[in-house]
Amino acid sequence: MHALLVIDVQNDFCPGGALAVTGGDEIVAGINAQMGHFDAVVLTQDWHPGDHSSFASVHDGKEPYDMIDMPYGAQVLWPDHCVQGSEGAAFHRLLHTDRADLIIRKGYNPAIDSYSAFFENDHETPTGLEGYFRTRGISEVTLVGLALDFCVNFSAVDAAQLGFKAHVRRDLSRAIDLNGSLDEAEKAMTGAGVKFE
Ligand code: VGL
Ligand code: ZN
Repeated sequence: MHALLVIDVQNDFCPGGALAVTGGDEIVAGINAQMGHFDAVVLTQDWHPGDHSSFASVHDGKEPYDMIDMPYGAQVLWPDHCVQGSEGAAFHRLLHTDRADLIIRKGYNPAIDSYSAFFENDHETPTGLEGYFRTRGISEVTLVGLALDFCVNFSAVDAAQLGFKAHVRRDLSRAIDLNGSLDEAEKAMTGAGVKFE
């Protein structure tokens, strides 16, 4: 069984959004077109409380894209984005959300960011997606979405490390590319055994 895992195709990651990824909206039609070719379709939704610790606005004297040390490691500070219930957190209006078997939200714990669909950024606290995949007999996952160098990357590496066959469709992903993050992400994914298509 092969799942399509659609990462964070939300307004805030599309042009005009709070953390816009260049070309983020260009991938929506292609993702919709893929949905019928998979045994399962899972969407993720970045879903932060308004005072989330990944927001620069909650740290005195910090600006978006500064780095800080968190108990679980280095953390980029982001503009406020994907606040629970906001228009920015909603899926792109053209994404075929009706086709989704499961929508998994992440980043709801104020103290810790969660790039991966499988674990929070401590690499320990599970989201439950692994169990969902295993109980549905899914052994293979194709990842698409936003952003290639953050949430797609972390999700793909975790999928591969958990033993799922993991593929990333570059043509259906777009990157933030912050201080070499895209190069680093490509190395991490390749090193974990993720296949690019
Ligand atoms: C993401 C930064 C912060 C992503 C989410 O979806 O890649 N990036 N939150
Ligand atoms: Zn986020």
